[in-house]
Amino acid sequence: MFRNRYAQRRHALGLRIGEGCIALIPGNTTRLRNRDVEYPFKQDSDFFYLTGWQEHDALLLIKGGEKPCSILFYQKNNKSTELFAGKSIGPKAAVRIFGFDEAYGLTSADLLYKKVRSITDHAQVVACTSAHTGPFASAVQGLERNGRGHDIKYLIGEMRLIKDAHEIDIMRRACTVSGAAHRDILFLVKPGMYEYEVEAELSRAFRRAGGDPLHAYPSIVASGKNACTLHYTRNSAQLKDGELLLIDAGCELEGYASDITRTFPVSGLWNKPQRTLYEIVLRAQTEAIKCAKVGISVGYLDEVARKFIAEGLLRVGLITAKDPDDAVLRDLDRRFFPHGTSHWLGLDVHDVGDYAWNKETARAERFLSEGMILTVEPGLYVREAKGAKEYKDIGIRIEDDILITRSGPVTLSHLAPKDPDEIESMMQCGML
Ligand SMILES: [Mn+2]
Repeated sequence: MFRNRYAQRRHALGLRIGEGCIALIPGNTTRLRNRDVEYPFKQDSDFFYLTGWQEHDALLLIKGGEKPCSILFYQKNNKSTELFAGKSIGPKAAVRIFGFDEAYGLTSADLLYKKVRSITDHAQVVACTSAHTGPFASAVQGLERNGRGHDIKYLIGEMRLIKDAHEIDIMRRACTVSGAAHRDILFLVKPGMYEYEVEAELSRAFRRAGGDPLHAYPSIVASGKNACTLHYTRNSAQLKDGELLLIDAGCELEGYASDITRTFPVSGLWNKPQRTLYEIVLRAQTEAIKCAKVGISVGYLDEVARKFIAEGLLRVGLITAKDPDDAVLRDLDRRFFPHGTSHWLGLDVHDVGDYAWNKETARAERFLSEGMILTVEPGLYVREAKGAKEYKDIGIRIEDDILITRSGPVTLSHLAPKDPDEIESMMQCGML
């Protein structure tokens, strides 16, 4: 019935927004880096999800109702821009390949405004999803009526939260590429290398496997106490014997993100305090993953991880409390584990979709269901260690990407080793 998955998604959204409503979903525009050099172009995720269209400055219009209708407007190259950017796809091909009901290649924002205006004039509600600033997006901002943009954004977020078989297949492959890259790094890391050399190896692995030019996010390659800076991306330090190396990196494949973190010793051998803290984080992570089942709330995974982290912190003397529950209640673990345990993963690395955040209980109450993909990533970052100095400056995070299925959690990123003994033996092979 549908020409492709994008047409099917547009149809579903059109049914949801209903008769009398028109949704305007602009794609992304380009941005100058300097003079005539542009930043790498990245399509808007909502727009891409509904169109598959990869060119800049386009607009999707969906007329809601029993028989939804979708129209694409895009910027057509003229003779002089063609020389640099190549020929634009024709409207007939856009309809045939992408399954739009109509498509118009336009050369100016004025023409677009007139055309869209003639369609939206009789609609009760006109909703626009985002505030991109390209000429096409700006032309339609003023056409919004009844302020339903937020609803449309929410609806698309809910659709994107549940991945279909095609998306799961891509994300499984993205995690395979990233997981293998993390694994292969273990064979080549040695004291004396620089963080950026490790970053280069990851980029090479991602691109060689067909990953998108921009990775899912800037790679974090943080040795020693750099790991205690959560978003350290300078990646300029030299790896020293006796330190840990934290790598948080994931490729983007066909538009979809992977997000994996591993931590291991630069020398290939754990010292005692490193191993002790690592095992605390690993236990917290594996216990939280075990709970990632249909019907469990996403906030519960965080509770489980925090409890095991708190239990470990108490045991090694980094905090003092009656018991782990008491420590969590008083947020004592937060000093060492200051971020959430999970986020949705999809086209965006921190993907859209409602967490059902409850302000009163300070808990994400969204129940997990089949087809959701989320990360589980507890960590420990010891910036100060009063009374337990041997742990100072250690930063550890372990992060996997988990698919929720009816038969339980599936770790898509399983190729990246995380067992401390396995890491040691693999690294010893690399050092030979
Ligand atoms: Mn993450």
